Amino acid sequence: MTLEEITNMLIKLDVNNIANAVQGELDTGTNPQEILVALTQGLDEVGRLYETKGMFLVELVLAGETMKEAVAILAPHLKSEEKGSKETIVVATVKGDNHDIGKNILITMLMSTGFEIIDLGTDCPEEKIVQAVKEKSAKVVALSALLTTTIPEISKVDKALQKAGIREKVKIIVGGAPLTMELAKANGADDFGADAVEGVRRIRVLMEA
Ligand code: B12
Repeated sequence: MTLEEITNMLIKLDVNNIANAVQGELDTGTNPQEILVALTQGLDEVGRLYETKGMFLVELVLAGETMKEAVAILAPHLKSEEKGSKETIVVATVKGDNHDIGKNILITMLMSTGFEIIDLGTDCPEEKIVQAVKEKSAKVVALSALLTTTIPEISKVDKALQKAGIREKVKIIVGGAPLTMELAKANGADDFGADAVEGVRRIRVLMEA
């Protein structure tokens, strides 16, 4: 089994065999981050096929299920080398967006560094985020946004935190395939992470700021 074959299993939506394949790859000593990259490349291709009508929604759903099977095996091995503190981070996927695979990978890695995580799930309204930040005195809000249409939800969170008078007490970091540092800043976020590894690194820096 090669990493290329893992990528292809995702594109072929091989939901029944992907877990075994990932376990086999781990057993041969492959770096878990490299396996994650191979899986993500498969999902990227599925996304492209969906966009160009080479795949339909039912296949997109199955691709998500296949990725979840793989991540269930991979997650315990995705340890971050960074050392965190016991500080609290509120994590959510923005309102109107139900994608949670990337968010959950970020959470796994943040937990492995020792951060306390409040996971507000997907389709999360800004009020819930403000409430959690207040209750838990969170230092960082980490938002995932995968849909172009829901990117403006980031600025709603920024404004809601301002309105509650706690914006200066908390940093906002965002991530997700359609985002860039420019888009993040334009929507009121303080920072952006292109992947979970970079996310953990930048969150540590934000904590120290
Ligand atoms: C799987 C998938 C689904 C699954 C989601 C399953 C689930 N439980 O998450 C299902 C089938 C449900 C789905 C639904 C839809 N989807 Co979809 N989906 C995808 C797909 C193929 C992969 C997403 C994924 O999980 N990637 C793997 C993870 C690991 O990557 P990631 O999420 O980007 O996360 C990494 C980084 O971005 C980063 N990260 C993520 N979040 C954060 C947060 C922070 C703070 C930080 C620092 C980092 C970080 O770290 C992660 C790990 O490294 C993408 C295509 C793509 N290439 O992204 C389309 C895609 C995102 N979907 C798309 C669309 C259109 C839809 C639907 C609207 C389809 C429909 N007609 O119903 C619905 C929307 C439903 C909704 N309201 O949310 C489009 C969005 C287009 C756009 N630009 O707006 C995409 C891009 C496909 C495409 N090319 O057309 N989808």
